[in-house]
Amino acid sequence: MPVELTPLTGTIGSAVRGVRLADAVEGATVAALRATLVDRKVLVFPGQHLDPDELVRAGRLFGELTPAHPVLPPLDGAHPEVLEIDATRSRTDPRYRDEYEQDTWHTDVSFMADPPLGSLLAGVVIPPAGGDTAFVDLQAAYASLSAPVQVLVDGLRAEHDGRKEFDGFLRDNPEGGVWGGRRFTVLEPVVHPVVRVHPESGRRGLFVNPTFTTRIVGLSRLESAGLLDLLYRHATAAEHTFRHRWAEGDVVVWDNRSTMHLGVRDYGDHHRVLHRVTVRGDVPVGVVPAAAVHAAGWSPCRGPLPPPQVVAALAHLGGDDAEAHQHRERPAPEA
Ligand SMILES: O=C(O)CCC(=O)C(=O)O
Repeated sequence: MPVELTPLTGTIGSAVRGVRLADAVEGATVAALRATLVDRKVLVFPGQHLDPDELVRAGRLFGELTPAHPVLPPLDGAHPEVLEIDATRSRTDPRYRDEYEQDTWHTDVSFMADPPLGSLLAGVVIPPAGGDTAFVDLQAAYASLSAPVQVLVDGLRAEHDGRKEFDGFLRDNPEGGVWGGRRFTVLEPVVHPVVRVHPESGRRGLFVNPTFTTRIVGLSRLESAGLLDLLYRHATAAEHTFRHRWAEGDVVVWDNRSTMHLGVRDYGDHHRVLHRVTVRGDVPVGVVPAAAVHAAGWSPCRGPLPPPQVVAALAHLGGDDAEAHQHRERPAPEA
């Protein structure tokens, strides 16, 4: 049966039919799925019904898997890569509400230096109504910012900090968890570019999220909070979003480098369980290399235009991006 792709919105989300992930093997179809993931950012595979072993196999089609989470425990000892998401657990164990509920906008594990490339989520117990997963297309959100705001955010970096979500859990579970071969018993903030250049497509996207991003580096607290609020309000506008209504057995895969998401907590007392695996990712790269910003001593809040050293660094990046950037930086003609 040929693979059938159906777009679910203009820029984000495609349904994929005609492939059973548990049986797929490396080859042209899988390569095409990976390329489609970069382009469409979210792939929905209805009716897969994957058990945890099959989910792990399916995840490996997209790359090497990470442990389930840097801090939270896996489903069980036989499946160290699988995270069980069961928000209803917080009813019996309210200590860990933030850890169990994934109901605020986030990009998975952005509080680590190398956040996952993507995640696969399998619907195991689905409530009769509600409990959608909602996604934001962070590339579309960047593209629809006005040019002066794009110039501003292109050179900025932001801190991401897992402590506000996971400190309570780590206090009670001091053995911590393993990520990238290292044991983490405490989490330290990391710094990522505010605008991420996608390592495969070269497209730019916002890379901040309200769950883990704590501040924009180099800005006052007021400036940072105000700018992040503007970016979140802009990014979560309906035209940048896609919502998946679950049926049991669905698998949803997302590109974590160009999206953020949440589980909509609107299913009352019903039970809802999902299983997730995450694919190892790389260190996010920005538009202006961090070293160039640092060396030039440039801060966008000191002036509207970056100095020649930064423009030169952008030109080194080559391609349409650098040209587009330089074009935007040309002062408007006098009226
Ligand atoms: O519960 C959901 O729908 C989303 C799960 C989630 O946020 C995650 O896996 O990171």
